[in-house]
Amino acid sequence: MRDLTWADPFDEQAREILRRNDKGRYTIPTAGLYPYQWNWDSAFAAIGFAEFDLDRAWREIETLFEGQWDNGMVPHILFHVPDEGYFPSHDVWKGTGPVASSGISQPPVAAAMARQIFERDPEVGAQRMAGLFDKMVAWHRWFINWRLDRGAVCITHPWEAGRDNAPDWDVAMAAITPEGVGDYKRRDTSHVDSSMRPTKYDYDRYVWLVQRGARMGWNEALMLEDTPFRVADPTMTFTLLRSMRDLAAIGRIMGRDINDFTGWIATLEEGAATLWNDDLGCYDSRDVRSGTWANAISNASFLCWYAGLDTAGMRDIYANVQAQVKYGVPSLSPQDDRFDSKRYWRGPVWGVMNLMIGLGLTEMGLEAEGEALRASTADLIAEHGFAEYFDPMDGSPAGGSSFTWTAAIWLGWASPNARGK
Ligand code: 2M8
Repeated sequence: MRDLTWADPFDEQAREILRRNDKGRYTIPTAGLYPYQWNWDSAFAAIGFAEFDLDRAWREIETLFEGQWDNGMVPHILFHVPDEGYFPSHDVWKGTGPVASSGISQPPVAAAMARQIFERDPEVGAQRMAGLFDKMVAWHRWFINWRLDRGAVCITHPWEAGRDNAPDWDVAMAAITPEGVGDYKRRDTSHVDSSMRPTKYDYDRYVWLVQRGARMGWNEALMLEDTPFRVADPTMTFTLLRSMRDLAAIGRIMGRDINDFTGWIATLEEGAATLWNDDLGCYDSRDVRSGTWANAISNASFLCWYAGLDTAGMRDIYANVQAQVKYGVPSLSPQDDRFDSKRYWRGPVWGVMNLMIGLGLTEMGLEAEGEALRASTADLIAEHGFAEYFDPMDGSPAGGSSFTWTAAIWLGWASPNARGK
């Protein structure tokens, strides 16, 4: 038997959160605020389950891919069971896939998480991936077909990047006049204090973009003809690059055809280079319509290492940002005027981003930095609970509580007992 450590009670709490949010075949992020299956949340949930129930871990990813559309897209929300507590529902989205869904995707981390789980038991992994491999390839191909700008992956809605109200989209959002959006009733602010959530200005534009996509039947070719929102984004570009490498690695082990991957990886590497903002000296988001930089040093900028890119200058920027906060990594540099320590993706710390940044640092040979981030994330969660996100200045918990992805990254990475660390 393993020695008891200080972290054991937290491991138990984390497992309990996953069990509580488990709906059998999929997990909800947290009861009330997010009552459905979210795409990247599920991928992260799987690495938490993998610590104590490998079968359940694979099931989580398999359920996500049951929602895949004919064109390869894997939606950002699957509305398995209708719930009054969330807006916008499927009636607004009108997603056209096999499971009631939204009409956009989310950062493609599923293949990267699948590789972590695969390595736990390659024999079981090969069996489960037999049914998933082609689906993951089709999803990745969908990004290549529909989302590239000069090789960088674009989002067509702020919700697609998962960093909903990041300043990265401010320019693109300002260009939208949400005419005719009509009345709607937000549900998020009945669960969480409105100071921790996006504003009405944001929501009007979120909903307007959803209505537009729904009207067009989510036809990518049609939507691309006159796109009101298209931003080349480091979250998408770096996670897709990472997942491409991981899926190719799995494919190699399984003896699958991975010929397309070489070209895709080269394209994405070129795309990543187009996200380099020379004046900022950092990876940044680029508004495709206006050609304007966001000028935002965000936690997505630091996903470069996870994508296998060790670009000169990034280590210093990281050290500088981390020096300004008690708990890193803030979603926006505190030196930025737009920084807001409590408002969602404009300042707070997010455990899932820390996991990817931390693993990337370690893999890049920056072991001390990777370990420091893991340990500080463990302290943050142990001291402040399994919150959705945290204030980087004092660690205070924000957003929803008993949160699946925070519990999952605790189990799979941050806990001193984690095997994935
Ligand atoms: C948040 O986004 C949803 C919309 O997708 C929302 O605010 O209603 C984001 O933090 C996103 O990254 C996350 O996947 C989702 C569920 O945790 O919540």
